[in-house]
Amino acid sequence: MAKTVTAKAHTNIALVKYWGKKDAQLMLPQNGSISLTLDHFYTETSVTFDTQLNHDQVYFNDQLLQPAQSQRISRFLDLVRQRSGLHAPAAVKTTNHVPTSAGLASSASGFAALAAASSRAAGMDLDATALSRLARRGSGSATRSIFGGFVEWHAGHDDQSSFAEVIQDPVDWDIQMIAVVLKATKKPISSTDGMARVVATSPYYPAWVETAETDLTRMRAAIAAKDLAAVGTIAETNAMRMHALNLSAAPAFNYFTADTLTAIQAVTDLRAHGINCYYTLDAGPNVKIICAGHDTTVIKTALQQYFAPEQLIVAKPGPGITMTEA
Ligand code: 2P0
Repeated sequence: MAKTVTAKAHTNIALVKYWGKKDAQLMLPQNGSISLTLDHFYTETSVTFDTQLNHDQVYFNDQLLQPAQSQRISRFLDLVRQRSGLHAPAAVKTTNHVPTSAGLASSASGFAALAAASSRAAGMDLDATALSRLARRGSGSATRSIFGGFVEWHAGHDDQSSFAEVIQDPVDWDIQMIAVVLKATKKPISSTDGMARVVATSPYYPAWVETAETDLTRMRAAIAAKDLAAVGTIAETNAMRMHALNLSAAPAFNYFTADTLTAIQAVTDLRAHGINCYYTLDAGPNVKIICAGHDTTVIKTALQQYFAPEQLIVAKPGPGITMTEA
């Protein structure tokens, strides 16, 4: 009987963002990125290669996906089959422990967990660096979700040189995030297509790549110094520049809703009142607030003027990937 491997990977939020590929096939990014892995949001995925199956069978939160819906997963499994020499279809069961449709980077934890579970189930014994490279082929942000704490993904120039590694784990100082989970509207454009449009059409793209280098250097120093204000300030500026790229694409797009702007303003106001808090935003409407644990209560109370308590989820730095075999 073929073995079943289950992997658990946590999501990560980029503080210096990945936004654009220089090689879409190898998934090589235009610039490096730095993230914080979170404890609260994770994906658990089990994989069994089974010769009895006719094709890959993928269950997502207990729902069997149609082949068209699981195409990206099957393409990723083809890569694992090709590298391991296996030919059998796979049974994949994946559960997302992320609030429903919160849009909190589920492809990051999803492809990290799939890379770990499928490669081990196929008999490959990859170290964390090799797993990071493999996860990258599924989704860029998954490269970083192999690791816990603060993580840097080195852009690299080929398959071998593009991988993530830990900058700091465990995180032994007080930094947390509050995810402001906003009502999801239909995503205007996927991350993959959005970043491709930006690279192709934004006249500001070269400036983004250039300033990303400076942001990476400054962010590494801020993390080493355990300096919340510096981490938050660099992250906030970097996030807004990423969203400015989207506004400068042709045709322009953005991921903001009216609630997004309300949350941004609330964070800015709290800061003006002396609370050390900052925001970052990804390819969706949600706002993530970067703050110290001892300020989460006051921030949540202030935000409850606009949002329900269940829309405000506090997360701490989280761990790297874990695997079990049965
Ligand atoms: C990041 N994001 O660094 C950036 C910031 C969203 C905004 O990586 O095409 O799902 O699969 O590599 O990783 C989201 O894009 O895109 C993302 P693909 P991915 O976290």
